[in-house]
Amino acid sequence: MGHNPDGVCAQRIRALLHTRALGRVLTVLDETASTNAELRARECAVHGETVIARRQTAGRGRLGRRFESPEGGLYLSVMLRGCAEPGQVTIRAAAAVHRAVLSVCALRCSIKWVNDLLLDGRKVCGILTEGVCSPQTGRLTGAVCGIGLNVGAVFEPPLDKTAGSLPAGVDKNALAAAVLCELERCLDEPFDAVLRYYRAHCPMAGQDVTVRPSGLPPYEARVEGIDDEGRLVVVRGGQRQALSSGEVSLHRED
Ligand code: BT5
Repeated sequence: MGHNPDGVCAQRIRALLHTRALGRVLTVLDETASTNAELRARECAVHGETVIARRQTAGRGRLGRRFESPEGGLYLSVMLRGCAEPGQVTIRAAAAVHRAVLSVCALRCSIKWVNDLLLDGRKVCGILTEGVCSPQTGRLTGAVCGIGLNVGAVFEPPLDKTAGSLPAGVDKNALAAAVLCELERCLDEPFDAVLRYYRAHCPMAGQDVTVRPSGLPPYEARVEGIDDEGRLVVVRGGQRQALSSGEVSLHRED
């Protein structure tokens, strides 16, 4: 977008990129339905191939939910082939985006297990990792990690109560390059080192939460912490459970 100095630009990102693989093949689109869908449709996409869109018309969240993706935000998906366990990718990506936002914007988010970054208690980033299977063999051949960051966004009710945004002036090209660099680093690091960082920025231990397991009734529990596999350990009526997926909402004072 040559006419918009604040816009996402492939050339500027490339100039800032210090990765081996991530973002080395990079496409920037004005608009697409979903960068995850776009990348999953590229059967021959190589490890690290990245698609960024300036807006998405059908941005995806987990469980078929929608991720609002207005112009101004950063919507990025990376193809990961044969690297970390797919189940660990979201944790590694959350740590990576946390580091990137801290280094580029000097803003310290908190991580909400498992895939959200919050700023002042509001969600500014969501992450969706989807497995990719070979259409011929049905075997898992990789994972697409999609990261949506709100920048200068104003949301309509009811989303305005929970969604937040990084400030409008953020350098999205520097942010995209930093996300890719940090993601590469977090994929290389031993999982326990990533978890140490993740736990340090995920202040959920001791908090009361509502757990909404898919297809089952919600229940109240207290968070004990995050175990060595990245699962959220909650205690309910004296019983300990490790959650590997599912929705958890924090009980907030407001
Ligand atoms: C997520 O799902 O948060 C994962 C979002 C991943 C988006 C990226 S953008 C690039 C790539 N391409 C895609 O199509 N997706 C990925 P989940 O935890 O299920 O949260 C979805 C919920 O967050 C919604 O039901 C809303 O309540 C809320 N939400 C929707 N849009 C939001 C936004 N822009 N900011 C904050 N919260 C939002």
